[in-house]
Amino acid sequence: MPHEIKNYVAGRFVASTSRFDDINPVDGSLAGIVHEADKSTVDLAVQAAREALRGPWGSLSAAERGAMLNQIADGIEARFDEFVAAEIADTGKPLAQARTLDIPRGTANFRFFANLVSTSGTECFEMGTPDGSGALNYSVRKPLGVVGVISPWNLPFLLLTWKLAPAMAAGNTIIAKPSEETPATAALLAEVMHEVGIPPGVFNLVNGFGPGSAGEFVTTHPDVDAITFTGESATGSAIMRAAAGNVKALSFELGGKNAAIIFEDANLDQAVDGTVRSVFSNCGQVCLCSERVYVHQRIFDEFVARLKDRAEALRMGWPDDEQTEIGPLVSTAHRDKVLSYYELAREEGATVVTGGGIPEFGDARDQGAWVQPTILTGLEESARCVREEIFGPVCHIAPFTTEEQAVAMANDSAYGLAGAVWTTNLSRAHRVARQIEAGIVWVNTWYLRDLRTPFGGVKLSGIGREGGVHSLNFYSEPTNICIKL
Ligand code: NAD
Ligand code: 6OD
Repeated sequence: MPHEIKNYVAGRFVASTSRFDDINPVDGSLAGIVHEADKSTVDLAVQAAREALRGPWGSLSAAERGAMLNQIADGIEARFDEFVAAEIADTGKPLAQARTLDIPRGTANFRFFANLVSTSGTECFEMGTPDGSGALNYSVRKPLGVVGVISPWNLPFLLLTWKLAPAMAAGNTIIAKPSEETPATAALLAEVMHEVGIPPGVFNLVNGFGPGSAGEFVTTHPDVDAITFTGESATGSAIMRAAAGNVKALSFELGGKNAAIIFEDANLDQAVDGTVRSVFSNCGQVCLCSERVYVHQRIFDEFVARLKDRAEALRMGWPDDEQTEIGPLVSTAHRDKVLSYYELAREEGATVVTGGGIPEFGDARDQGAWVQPTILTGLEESARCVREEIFGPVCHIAPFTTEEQAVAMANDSAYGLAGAVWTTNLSRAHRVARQIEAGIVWVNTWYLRDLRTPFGGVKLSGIGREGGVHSLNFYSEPTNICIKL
């Protein structure tokens, strides 16, 4: 019997008549059966979340909520191997990644925000008054209310908890809608919430799709006060329209078409290592991945040759093989999208330096969602493959001659999420980094995360910042209290 994934509403696991398959992209096998939440299930979840705001959750202090978040982290760690296995079954990602990044970082999100909310203060300003007695202003943080958390499939647990943990820490109650492709770790998390005694209604989980399904029911619900969303820019814009009716607060982490710039003075070993990571990690399915690589003309040929060798050496394999470095894409639908870009690149005149197709295994993996790591060169900057987000293990490499040209090429994009700059010239590092039109710029590294820092994008890549106090600021609202002394 396949594993059944139910909704979690008002502290109970709820079945439904409409169900859909959860497919393992490694070999197309059935990973689970998911119960799709209908409109009335979402209504019940919102009602429960609203009641929980007025109930015990609303009366806990920040430190008490923080303590509960730490208990959730303990509960995840106690079932660590189950979370790792569930994430792998949904995504096909390598064991080595799931147990060092996805699940530990997802757990760390709870601990980090537990600590932050227990230790952070609010503003206080003393002011003079004409009568000389003065006044004192101080602010108190209040939760936004019921928060809808809509999350994607690429780092399912990490990205769900990245929003959930600060939202709960700030005292909100939650309706979470994970991606239909990757519902398993969210369902395990509901079990942990239940086991550690999170009050009913504080965390509700509804499964389903976007339009005409749970995603739409949550984002259009008049009693949901805020939506925090990670996913495609086009979905963000649909959600924005849906949420406009009752002016919900919005936090959006959206797509990217990120640039990496490799200057002629870069440490080439480090730049190649870093670019292998920034292009191919998670099979290119990280919003921060570099899909556009700009390399100084003097080192262009050497860089392309070295990246090609490294791409061809990446070990594609079964997720539980410790040697595996790269898994499949999340689904055959997504594989078809990525393959259509490989085809488009040829039509647009690209040189396919390596890859460009589907690997053959001669076993069950041939029914999976695999594509080859791919490097392209020779495209115009106006080519669709250089402008549109592909979200696969692929980059286009183009040469530049001057620093100004490199910055202009990097910034010539509708997106602005992340950039990577590789140089040993300290002045250039500072000068270039601040000119990149993106929310996050890494110099001589990639995806090095300090959870206190602002995270988010400009242009089509998002609205607002999360991370550290930026998250608390989004998930709460200050009321200023002015006391005349
Ligand atoms: P997606 O936009 O297709 O789906 C994300 C979530 O939105 C899913 O849960 C989906 O069911 C839901 N959804 C879809 N349509 C909806 C609608 N009309 N109303 C309400 N909900 C709806 O994104 P995806 O394919 O799951 O994820 C990949 C995308 O996410 C890429 O574009 C990637 O760059 C982006 N992403 C961005 C970040 C970031 O931090 N900026 C992080 C991860 C992924
Ligand atoms: O590391 C994080 O906190 C984060 N939000 C990563 C986003 C990755 C996008 O795919």
